[in-house]
Amino acid sequence: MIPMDMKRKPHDLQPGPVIRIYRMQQAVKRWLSKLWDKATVTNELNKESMAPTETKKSIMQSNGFSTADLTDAEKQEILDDYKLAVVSRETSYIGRKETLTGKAKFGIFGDGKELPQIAMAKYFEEGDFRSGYYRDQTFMMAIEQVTVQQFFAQLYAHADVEADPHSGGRQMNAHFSTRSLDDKGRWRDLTRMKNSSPDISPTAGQMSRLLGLAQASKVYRNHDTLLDMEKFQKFSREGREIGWGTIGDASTSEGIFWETINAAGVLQVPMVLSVWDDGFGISVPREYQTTKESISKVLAGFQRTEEEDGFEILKVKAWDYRGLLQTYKKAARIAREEHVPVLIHVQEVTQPQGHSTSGSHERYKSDERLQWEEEHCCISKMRSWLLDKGIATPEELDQLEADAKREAENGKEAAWEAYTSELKEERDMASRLLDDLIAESRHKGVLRQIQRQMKMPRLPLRKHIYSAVREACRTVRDEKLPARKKLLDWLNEHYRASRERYDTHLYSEGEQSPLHVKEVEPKYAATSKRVDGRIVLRDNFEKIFEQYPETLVFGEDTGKLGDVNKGLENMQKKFGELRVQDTGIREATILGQGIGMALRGLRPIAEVQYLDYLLYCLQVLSDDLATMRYRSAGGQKAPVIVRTRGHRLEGIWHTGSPMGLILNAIRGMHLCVPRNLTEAAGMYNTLLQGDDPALVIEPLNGYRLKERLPTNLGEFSVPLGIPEVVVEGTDITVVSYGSTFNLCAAVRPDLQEAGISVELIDVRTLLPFDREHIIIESLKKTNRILFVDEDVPGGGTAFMMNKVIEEQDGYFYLDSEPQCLTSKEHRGAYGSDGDYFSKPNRDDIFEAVYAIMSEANPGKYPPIYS
Ligand SMILES: Cc1ncc(C[n+]2csc(CCOP(=O)(O)OP(=O)(O)O)c2C)c(N)n1
Ligand SMILES: [Mg+2]
Repeated sequence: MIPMDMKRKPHDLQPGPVIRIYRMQQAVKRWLSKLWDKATVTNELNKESMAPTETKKSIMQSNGFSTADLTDAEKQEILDDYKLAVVSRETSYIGRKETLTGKAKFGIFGDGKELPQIAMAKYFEEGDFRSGYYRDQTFMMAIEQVTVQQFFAQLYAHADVEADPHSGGRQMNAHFSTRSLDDKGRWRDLTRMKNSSPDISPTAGQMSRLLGLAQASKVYRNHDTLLDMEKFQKFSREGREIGWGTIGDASTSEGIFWETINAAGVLQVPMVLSVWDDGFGISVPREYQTTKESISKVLAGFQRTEEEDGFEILKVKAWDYRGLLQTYKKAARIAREEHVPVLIHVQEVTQPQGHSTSGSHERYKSDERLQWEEEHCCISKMRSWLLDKGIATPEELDQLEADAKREAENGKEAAWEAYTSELKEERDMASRLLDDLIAESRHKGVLRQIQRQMKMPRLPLRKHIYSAVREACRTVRDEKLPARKKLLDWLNEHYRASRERYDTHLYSEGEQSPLHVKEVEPKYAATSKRVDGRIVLRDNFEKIFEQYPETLVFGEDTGKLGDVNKGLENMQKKFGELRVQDTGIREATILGQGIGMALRGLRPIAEVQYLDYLLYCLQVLSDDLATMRYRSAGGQKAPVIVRTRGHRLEGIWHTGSPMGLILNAIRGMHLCVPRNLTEAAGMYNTLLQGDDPALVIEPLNGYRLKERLPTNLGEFSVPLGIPEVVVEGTDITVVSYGSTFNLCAAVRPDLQEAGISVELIDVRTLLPFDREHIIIESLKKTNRILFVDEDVPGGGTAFMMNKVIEEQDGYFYLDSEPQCLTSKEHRGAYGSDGDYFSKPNRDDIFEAVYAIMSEANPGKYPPIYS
């Protein structure tokens, strides 16, 4: 390994002796003033001239951009921009101090990125959506979606959506989100808001959702039915909205970045993606991140030409106020009007305070780089420029900076006051209750000590308050005192309030929750035909698509072929390519398309061809989709339906049934595991009536099995979290789902013949699981239970066992040890024999049930193998 300092190459401008830097500065200055008179965008890849764009802001209307042409209002706007940059910078400085002095746990800031974000904000219109990352505070301030006070409220983790509307104190600072939903979980008019989807911390995690946010505009522009429907006017104005992305230079190394870029180029969606290139990903410089050390260079092949679609790729320097405005103006026009994706490589970005409060950048940046950063600070460059051009005097700028500092300081003070006063009040209440308790209790010494400790921290946290109160309760547990009762009541009430702060909005809580959808059974006529299961599904999808014009389905082989199992056969012919679409092989962005479009009022069904490939989008499912509602504290929802098929096919990568993995990764989504395609269809019908995201795993071996075709297609529904007792029995309860349920059902007659009456339960959905505790009622009757699936040992069956035995108190009703029957630990081997020896088969199921009965009554059920 080459020592980093030895290998490190010069960054944007050659670091070197002071004199060279000075000369360069002079050159830059000369270049800047040249630019003042002759507008050029630093787009070396495309020399297209700037086309005029209608904008609301006065400054963009100044054609020549010469100081002589500037009106007073335009000058004022420039000065306002400068002031906002300084407010934001001060916020960063103060934020770091607040964190390092212990008032916040962690801080990450947008210093160095102020000017590009101000430029981006100018062209960001109502209805547009941002999908960005933690550096975007200036942008959020510029679109007036975060105030300094709110920024600090999030830094302090103020758990209140009034104080921190972005996450209600649930997310680290600088994780932004606007609130698309009202307090009942219903959509607001997003075309009258400047929108941001909720940020996540994994680098590049914002990318796949960005694709869908942009694609939604394309759908709205081209979907005649939606264009005319009142209900959809709140999501789009004829598809004019842009999906604006931001990403750090180092994060472009992530696979999902490349997948998104390629997909956006293919789909030609209105996306403007800015790369803030500050040369580092924490301590790792660009040379370790990007081929040729330039993202725009390596992406050059994506540049559109006269003949071929692609991206528009622009480059601009982060300190070039004027160049930035022109670049963003151009980008917005191209994306908004032409629906062409644009990538803006924002170069020469600095990071004055280093990556975050976790460390200092002096540890990894050379002196030359640090000096270069100082000289290229976008704010000081803008200051020089303002002076050079005579837009303001030094005194005016001093005054403006002083005002900006005060503004930032005041915002911080107000946030701290609001945050701490609430806590102090709560601590004072607890303390008074402890006073009363001390007066009555014989454990005065201990209680006084508890009270003293509670009051000790300068910053009262709820954990100190509740920990003290709970310790006091433990201390006086043997005393029957009025003050103890008062304390317990207070604890109950206030602890509940804190649960509401942290434990809400994992799923939809409003009237639109799919949990309110009641069961509607499929109806059959005497003439109802028995058809392949896939026909039930297909005909039901047709009904869905007729009923809900906002539904779309897309994935690999989804369009022309109608999915690999023909569950969507001819749907593309009937509903068009816009709604039934083939995609590239790119599961993570297929899901991202779904998330982004669902955030904008559409109802996407994202297809993952086989369950085994869900892992390619598991990060997006888990980090983004499943946490969407929770992390925005009920501010946003993305009711995507992810459709896949799994279990029981042969071979290591087609037998998959990794339920344990999925269950643990996607809390916040519903997990439907139908045993046949009629059930699956009913689940889709249910989910479309609700507003939660869900994963539906269709049983792969069911498409060609015969099922009766219901007459009420599109109407029947399967309730979520309500198992079905498919066959009643008295000796033992067998709980399963999906394909193994069908195996259990097939074995049941043999068991009956052996004198064992099995009660057979299909759980239907693993999330939610048996909301009405139907399984425990069965266990009360049979007192014996076997859980069967084809996940690994300790996976889905362990989950079900935990639910029934622990949560439903099944322990009290057992006469035999509860058991699980699963696949082997390895994945399913290929071929029928591989399957037989890898997964539970009919013999295994028979013998597992029989063994439980035999152990209980060997006389009646003599052991088979001894
Ligand atoms: C998937 C993932 N890997 C690693 C990290 C830790 N991490 C947080 S920020 C960061 C550097 C990102 O650098 P860059 O994209 O250039 O953005 P910058 O912070 O420089 O603006 C890393 C490695 C993470 N958050 N997510
Ligand atoms: Mg970086």
